[in-house]
Amino acid sequence: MIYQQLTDHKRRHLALLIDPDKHTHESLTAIAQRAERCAVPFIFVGGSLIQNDLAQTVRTIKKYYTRPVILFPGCASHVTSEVDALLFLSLISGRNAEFLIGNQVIAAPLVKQANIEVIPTGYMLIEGGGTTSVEYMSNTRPIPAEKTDIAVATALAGEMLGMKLLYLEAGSGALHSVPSAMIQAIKLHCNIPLIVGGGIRTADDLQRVFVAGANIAVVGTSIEKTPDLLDEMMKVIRC
Ligand code: 1GP
Repeated sequence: MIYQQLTDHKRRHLALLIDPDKHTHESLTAIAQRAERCAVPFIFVGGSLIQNDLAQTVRTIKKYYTRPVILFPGCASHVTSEVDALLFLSLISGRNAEFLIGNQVIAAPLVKQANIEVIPTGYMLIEGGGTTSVEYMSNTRPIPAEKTDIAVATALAGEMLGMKLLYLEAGSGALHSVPSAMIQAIKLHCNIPLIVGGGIRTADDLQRVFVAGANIAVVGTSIEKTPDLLDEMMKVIRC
């Protein structure tokens, strides 16, 4: 099961986020080959808005990359049976019913039909400086970066509702990644594994989120801009 691999506590995990709309066939091939060469443990595929062919993107990745490819959907139409598993997200930091349950109701029969592993995930948007795509597209407000108490209460509610993972999201391209104090506090109060992403730009940033308590860190923008950084980041997860 992919969930067991993602949450293996003895390891730090890195997930490379690939947004189908940010790649040509050539750049997608190159990044998938690089991920395979660097032994990146997981690829997440997703974005707030996907206009390219999602299934074709996954097929191309899988031609060159042999580890799990996990869907990180922006809405109900982003479902494909080509992936190995799906983060079934509920945007629990928000108060927009469409992203708490509406999209999930529309997607559920399609997911069932696709016969892929479903991982219930409490998705929490954290203020990362500036307006991110996920904030705009979901029409929700992020939890303020210094409101650790609200983040902990939200995470606890997610855990009590039966979520199997929590995803702390500063938003793709965020100016600031999720604060260490917030990651630490959630780690202290919740028992389910933590994914942290958004605005992780350097190996030092990555190290910081792991030291704070992340089980899985997600990087996208920084690798799109500087693919060589992937080798450096993989050294951090091997420590
Ligand atoms: C988005 O957390 C991811 O969900 C990745 O963010 O593109 O800023 O690395 P970046």
